[in-house]
Parts: sequence; C-alpha cells; structure tokens
Amino acid sequence: MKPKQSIAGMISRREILKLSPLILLSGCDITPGEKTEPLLRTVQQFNDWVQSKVFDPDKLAPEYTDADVTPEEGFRVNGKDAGEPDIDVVNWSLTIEGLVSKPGTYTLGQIAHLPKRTMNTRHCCVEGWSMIPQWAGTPLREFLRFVGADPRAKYIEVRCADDYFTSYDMPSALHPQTLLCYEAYGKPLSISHGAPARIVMPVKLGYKSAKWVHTIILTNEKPGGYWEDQGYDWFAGL
Ligand SMILES: Nc1nc2c(c(=O)[nH]1)N[C@H]1C(S)=C(S)[C@@H](COP(=O)(O)O)O[C@H]1N2
Ligand SMILES: [Mo]
Repeated sequence: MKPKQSIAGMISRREILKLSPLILLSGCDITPGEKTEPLLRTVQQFNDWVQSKVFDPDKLAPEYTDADVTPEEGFRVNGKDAGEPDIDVVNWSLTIEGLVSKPGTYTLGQIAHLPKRTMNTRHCCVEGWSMIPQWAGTPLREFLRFVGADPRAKYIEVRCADDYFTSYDMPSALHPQTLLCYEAYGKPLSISHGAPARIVMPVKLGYKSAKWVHTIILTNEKPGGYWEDQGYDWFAGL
C-alpha cells in the first residue's frame, strides 16, 4: 500500500506506526508482563488517536476494473477457525442494538432493498497476502440510516456466528465503501466467505471485514475485538 502522509505531511504513516508497542518494548528493553500492560494500552490508544486524525472520510480506497479482479479460484478463505460456523441462511436476521431509534432484527430481504453498491476492492490480510474480489452489498451507512442509528455514537461493534467480533470508529463505518456485503462475484456470498452477510471495509486491514455478522451494536464505549484484544492494531487503517 502507498504510505499516507501524516498530519504534518512530513513523516509517513509507517513511521508513526514504528511507535508500535513491540518496537518500543525492545527499544526500551522492557520484558512484557503485568507492569507493561498499561504502557501497551497507552501506546495503542495513541496510535488509534493518530490514525483517526489522519483518516479522511472522503478518500476512497482504489477500485479496480473487472479485468483486475482476482479469478474466483483465487478468492481465498481465511479465519480463526478451520471450518465454518453453523449458519441458518434462510432464517437469518441481523440484530441491531444500542444507540439506534429502531433496534431489533432485520431480514436479508430488508437489507437487499436498500441501495446496492458493487465494487472491486483489495482485501489485505495482515498475514501478507491480498486479493481483489468483486463485492456487492448495501453501504453500511445506508443500513445505519435505515435503523435510525445515532450519528453521534462513537463506535460500532459487530458480533459473528463463530464468536469472532470486531469494532470500528464511526467515520470508518460511515465510509462510502464500507459494505454490509451479501454478494461476491455476482452471487450470494458463500458460507465460507461469511454468508449471509459480512462487513467489507477496504479502508482497513482484512481482519476488520467481519464474516457471519449477526449483531451490530452502537455505543460510546470503545469495544475491542478478537484480534485487537490480543494486541493487533484496533484502528487498522490502510
Ligand atoms: N467472523 C469472522 N470474520 C473474519 C475472520 C474470522 O476468523 N471470523 N477472519 C478475518 C480475517 S483475518 C480475514 S483475512 C478475512 C478473510 O475473509 P475471506 O475468508 O472472505 O477471505 O476475514 C476476516 N473476518
Ligand atoms: Mo486476515
């Protein structure tokens, strides 16, 4: 990915990220333990804060032509578990809770009636590989408007059928390319890729694109995530 300019426009974002806890730990020769936990948290919070300042809500991730799309055989599956959770695609519904005026459950039919966006964007896994699938779904912001989400809520948490979870800052959730995705390659999402609906967020690392989403919660208290709680970057912007 192309390095973004920092606030000052003088040092690249990568350099800011060099302030990551591991480097700091080795540099200061502190062994991880109970005492370093608050330090790690402080550095992570600083890192999230910097990234949220650098984030431009109007800047789109690159979109590619159909000729650039990764052939379907190359549409890789990845996840914390080897298999897939049991999903009842037919009776599935999405629950929305927290700071919304119309909390409750919503069917895939209702979601599919909202405006649809198709996009060829790159999915970047933190493990060092990427691909360009063709995604389609409703922009998450359309769904959030539909359910009367409070735009002043600071965070959004998503929970998944495999007990995975992650969370986002509101500006990233409202980004035009953040999808509540239910199709890939012009077909309903397969179970292995997160059917019936997942998040796709090309402005963030792949672990933010949660599969098998069943609940969305709007909150002002910063939630964590499956990988984030193990020390992975919370903001995870590209
Ligand atoms: N529910 C759930 N979502 C998840 C994961 C997971 O383990 N569980 N793994 C993440 C990671 S690390 C990646 S790279 C992508 C992989 O999506 P794909 O299988 O469609 O390629 O899903 C993300 N979303
Ligand atoms: Mo990933």
